[in-house]
Amino acid sequence: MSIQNINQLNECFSINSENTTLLFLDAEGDIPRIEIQNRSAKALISLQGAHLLSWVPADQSDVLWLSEQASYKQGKSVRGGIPICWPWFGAHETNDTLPAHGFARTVMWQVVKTEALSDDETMLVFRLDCREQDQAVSNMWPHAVSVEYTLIIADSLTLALNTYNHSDHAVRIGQAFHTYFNIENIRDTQVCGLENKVYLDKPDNFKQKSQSGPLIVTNEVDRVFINTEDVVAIKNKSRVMTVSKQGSRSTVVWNPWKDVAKKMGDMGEHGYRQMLCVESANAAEDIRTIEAGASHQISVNYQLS
Ligand code: TA6
Repeated sequence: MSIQNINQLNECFSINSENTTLLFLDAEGDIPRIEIQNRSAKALISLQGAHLLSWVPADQSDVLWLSEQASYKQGKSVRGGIPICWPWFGAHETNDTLPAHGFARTVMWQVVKTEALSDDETMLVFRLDCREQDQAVSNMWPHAVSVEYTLIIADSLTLALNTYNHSDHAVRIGQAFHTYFNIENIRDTQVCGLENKVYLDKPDNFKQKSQSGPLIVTNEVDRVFINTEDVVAIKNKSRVMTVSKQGSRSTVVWNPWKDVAKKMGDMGEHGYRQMLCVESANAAEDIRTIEAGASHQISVNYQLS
């Protein structure tokens, strides 16, 4: 049963203990939000897309960038935070009339569980079951598949997406944590850990190229790095954000830069200077086949230093 009413959600899932609060709130566009605060961090999640909008470890500024121009409408993805791209990443493999990055980011997810694991760690579990979606979604993707999203909000952030194939046939899954990092100033930022890795360069017709040295953004960057399982570090003047992942062999780095950002309409005038997407993915040749009855997990941990 899907509960989307604020009172019921609070009755079933809110937490109010000495060091943890977790509360469901009405928000813009009638899309409920969850506010979480524990001893080591606070966070904000929208039920549409199970979209993490903000994660602020104690004594830090937000690790996630959220556009001032973001719109909070039903069926539209929020620009910033962590959109979940699922069950495909970017354009659909065979049908380019389908929406980019799948539908998980624009539909409501169900809350399955909330728990204060300790005074410093709060867990939330969401589910999206394709068998319970409306006709529009079933027409796009008629597969008996569900996905469970677990978040652990702490001084580091741990995210895991588990896809279960309940059907009698194999399905192909592309996905990503499309994370918008708040990097303060793109000019002082570099991404380390992708040196010498091969990438597909989207603005140059997906030509295969090799990354030389740390990645420094000075114009539009939209790259799908392949064979990347190692830790990636996003460094700026004030901090280092470390990305560790499992179940993913592709990493996407994206910044639209000025001209593309202007055309997008929801990036804000200087947004491109303050954000950088570093996305742990199953994309390009890392799209996974999940056999009937099988499952696949992609997970990531973000740590500040
Ligand atoms: O992950 C990079 C990317 O696929 C880019 O090509 C860019 O278009 C971006 O995602 C944003 O996509 P969206 O559909 O959210 O506008």
